Amino acid sequence: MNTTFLQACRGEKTEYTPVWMMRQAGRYLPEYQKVRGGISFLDLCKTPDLCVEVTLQPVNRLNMDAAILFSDILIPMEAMGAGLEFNEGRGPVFHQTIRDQAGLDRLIVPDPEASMGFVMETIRLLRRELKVPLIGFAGAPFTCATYLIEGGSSKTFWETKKMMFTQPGLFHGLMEKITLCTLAYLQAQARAGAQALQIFDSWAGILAPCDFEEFALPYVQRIIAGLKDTKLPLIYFANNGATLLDLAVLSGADVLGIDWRINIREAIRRVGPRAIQGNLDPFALLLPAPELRARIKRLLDAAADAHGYIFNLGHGIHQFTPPDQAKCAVDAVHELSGR
Ligand code: 1CP
Repeated sequence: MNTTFLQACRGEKTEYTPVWMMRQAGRYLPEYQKVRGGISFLDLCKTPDLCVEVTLQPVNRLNMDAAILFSDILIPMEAMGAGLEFNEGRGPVFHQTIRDQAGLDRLIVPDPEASMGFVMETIRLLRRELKVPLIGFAGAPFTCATYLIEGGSSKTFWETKKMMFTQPGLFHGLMEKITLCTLAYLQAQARAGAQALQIFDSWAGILAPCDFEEFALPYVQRIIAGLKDTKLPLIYFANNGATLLDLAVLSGADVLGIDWRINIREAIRRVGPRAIQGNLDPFALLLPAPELRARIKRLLDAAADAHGYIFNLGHGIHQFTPPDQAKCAVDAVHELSGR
């Protein structure tokens, strides 16, 4: 087992800088497209053998130092009873949007083994195959709440903010229920064999710091506190979160994910004795190879003082990225950091 990624999460010295990429399994890989050609996205998520296959695809092709479970942050929302569908092109759609107390009351806090056993089965199967650590994950409650309230993706988050500001009790009630579901779900992933856990807060960046502190952060803190006895490295990624980083540090996570909108030297100063993950603009993968390498060199040099650094993108890899460019980046990280 190559444990470089886990060592970096714990702030230990590593032989070289470990690398993985958010959304590393997915549509930019022709071998993923091939699997998806025969099956819907939701059915794929519920078929452990195929989840194992697509989880391994980027690890094998690109030589990643960690694997991330193939699933989606919205799977537990379906298990809560929200009726999920993925439309080609339009993204996720929830049949029952949660906008009143009656809707909230209809949501359940599911038993993760009973309702999402396929995820735990995928983890158990992956652990038999993998020679690098396996990252389990969930969405942060705020990010999950936006999908339930909006009924899918959103640009303005009108309904979410309307509920926060006009029905704060209802909003907190929803966050409470999602938090219970998410904690139990991540604990089940840990029991099944996940070796690190990441919480994705993709939409945290739409919040003012004071609202992040009141409506989002306390729930992340509760989940992380509830996971401490797993002893696994816990990663919190608040996308578009440069202005929230000082608060994100209070989440209790061992590793803070950062996007590309912040200078990594500043991020290192602000996170204290915690590891950092990320920072390369996903679009920088389109740079010609020599410029891509030079940019990665600068990033690695700047990250030299970090208390543990895991190379990653600042958000998910874009679906039209040429896989060879991603490979070029992984190889550059390895070579330039001494592997
Ligand atoms: O058509 C397809 O094949 C589906 C595309 C796809 C894939 C490959 C979706 C739909 N989800 C996933 C997998 C996925 N999603 C993974 C595992 C793969 C990996 O990382 O290697 C993970 C960790 C996620 C997490 C996820 N799903 C997030 C958080 C990370 C982020 O990118 O911000 C979010 C917000 C989602 C929701 C989601 N899933 C899929 C779509 C189209 C969306 C909506 C995105 C939006 O609202 O903009």
